[in-house]
Amino acid sequence: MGLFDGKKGLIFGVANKNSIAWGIAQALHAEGATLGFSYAGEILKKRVEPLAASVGSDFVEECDVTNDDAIAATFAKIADHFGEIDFLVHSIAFAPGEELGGRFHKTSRNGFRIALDISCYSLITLAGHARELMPNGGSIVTMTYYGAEKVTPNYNVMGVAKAALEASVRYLAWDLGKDSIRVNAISAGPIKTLAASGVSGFRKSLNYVGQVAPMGNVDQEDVGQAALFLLSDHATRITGEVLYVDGGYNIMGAPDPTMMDGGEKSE
Ligand code: NAD
Ligand code: 0WE
Repeated sequence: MGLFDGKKGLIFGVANKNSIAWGIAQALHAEGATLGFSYAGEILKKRVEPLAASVGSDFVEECDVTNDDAIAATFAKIADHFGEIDFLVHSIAFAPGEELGGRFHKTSRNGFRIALDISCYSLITLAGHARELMPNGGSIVTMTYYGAEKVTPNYNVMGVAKAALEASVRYLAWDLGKDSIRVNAISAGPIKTLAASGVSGFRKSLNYVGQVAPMGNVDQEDVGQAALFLLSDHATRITGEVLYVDGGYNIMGAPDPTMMDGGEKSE
């Protein structure tokens, strides 16, 4: 008996076995969910297909979320294959590499456009398509980061995109509430994934958070467990929220003095 027996849903954003989306997929599979996957770009096909097969999924479709026609075509296939769905996971973000560092005022118009398009607008349009396959309601979860709220040096335009994403979660929750569809975000602490590996200084900030957060660093499994809750009927009428899965990092106002150097000598 699983929490998701008889439930079907889509996962957007698996790139490889380290993806947060894959942590969520494994948690859902363990609870009996039927899953479909969508990935970006032909090069990821050989990574995602075997992963999907390992959780018994026979629906794996390429879909670049910057392309409206590709999204429409993917949802037509989803409708054919699944009929109705119960949930959707959006775990997609991108900004051009040169935007993730350096002076924020140098953010380019095109970098801003790309970051907001892929990391924020995609949720709005995927939610609209998912709605048509959720006549009896459903649940949508997206992934965000603390850099939406407080400055995280070098996160730069991605912080702006995540702020827009979190606002979009609230507007979608309002709009889709009429359709009994819940929309929430998980704000995860830093995790070593493909998207994190291209980031200079990531290892240092992962280390820092691991030291400061009351419960240290989080992993894909922690996020998977939180996603299970938000996607399940245990989260009835919870909508428009940002749920922190960050080891408690966001509650801290200052690091524990025992880990600080400089200043007075500690005895
Ligand atoms: P990841 O690289 O495994 O996942 C990012 C996904 O975005 C990839 O699957 C990639 O193919 C997809 N993507 C990028 N451009 C796309 C496009 N045009 N069309 C379709 N898909 C596209 O890395 P991840 O860390 O698992 O990231 C997943 C989500 O989690 C992102 O929203 C990220 O911002 C968020 N997040 C990550 C961390 C972290 O530290 N890793 C922390 C908090 C939130
Ligand atoms: O959301 C993210 C990363 C998203 C991301 C990563 C990349 C790297 C490769 C978006 N676009 C790109 N573009 C690329 O070319 N995180 C929460 C992880 C992350 O990224 C940071 C962080 C953390 C944490 C960037 C700077 C500082 C901290």
